Amino acid sequence: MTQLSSSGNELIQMSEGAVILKGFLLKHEQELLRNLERITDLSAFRHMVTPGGYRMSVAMTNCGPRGWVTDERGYRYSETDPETGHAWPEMPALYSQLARQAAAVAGYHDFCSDACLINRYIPGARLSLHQDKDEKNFTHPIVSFSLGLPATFDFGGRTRSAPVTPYLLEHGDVVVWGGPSRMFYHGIRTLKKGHHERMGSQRINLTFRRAH
Ligand code: MD3
Ligand code: FE
Repeated sequence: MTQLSSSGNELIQMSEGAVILKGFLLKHEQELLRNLERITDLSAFRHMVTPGGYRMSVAMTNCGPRGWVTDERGYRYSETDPETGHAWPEMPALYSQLARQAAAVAGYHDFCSDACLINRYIPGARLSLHQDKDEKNFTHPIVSFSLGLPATFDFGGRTRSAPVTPYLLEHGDVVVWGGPSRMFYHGIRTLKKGHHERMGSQRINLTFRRAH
């Protein structure tokens, strides 16, 4: 179903508790990217390794009080960047404010994120079907920002074998997941080659969570 949200953006209802806000970030593109550069100067994108020993094709970094990490010991949230030994870069006020506003448009008021995972996809990179379950409290929604090349997002169900529905996520889109859809399986299909006038040949996804 598609309608207009209170913020004036096109709103696509994927399922109960899950919506796409088309173009929500477009007004803030410049400032979002200026902040991203500051973050990646302090904590660079890196390819983490899964507990099973696979190097992820998606490069990652984080900002905010906590960051999601994976290595041979497992998946977890860490207050420090294992590469630098320092705290993750501060979460920009613009980021937490936009995530909070987007959550409110979707009906989740007072969303306070303490973790922002930043994913970088280049053509060929993908994120296989998974659930997000490393957070303490699943009643908080998740908010994600898409920038750069478009990607096909597969939205599944409660089980790995549930059918998936594909959605195109484009530069400026925000997705909010909460309620029943919070634990649904999801993934990003292999990024296709392309050029984005502002972002070049990459897709950046910022995912805001309440980890603790
Ligand atoms: C759907 N990231 O970082 S958006 C992830 O575009 C992740 O990089 C994808 O999946 C990306 O874990 C997809 C984020 C997302 C996060 C949580 C979800 C989508 C979700 C929870 C339920 C359903
Ligand atoms: Fe995920």
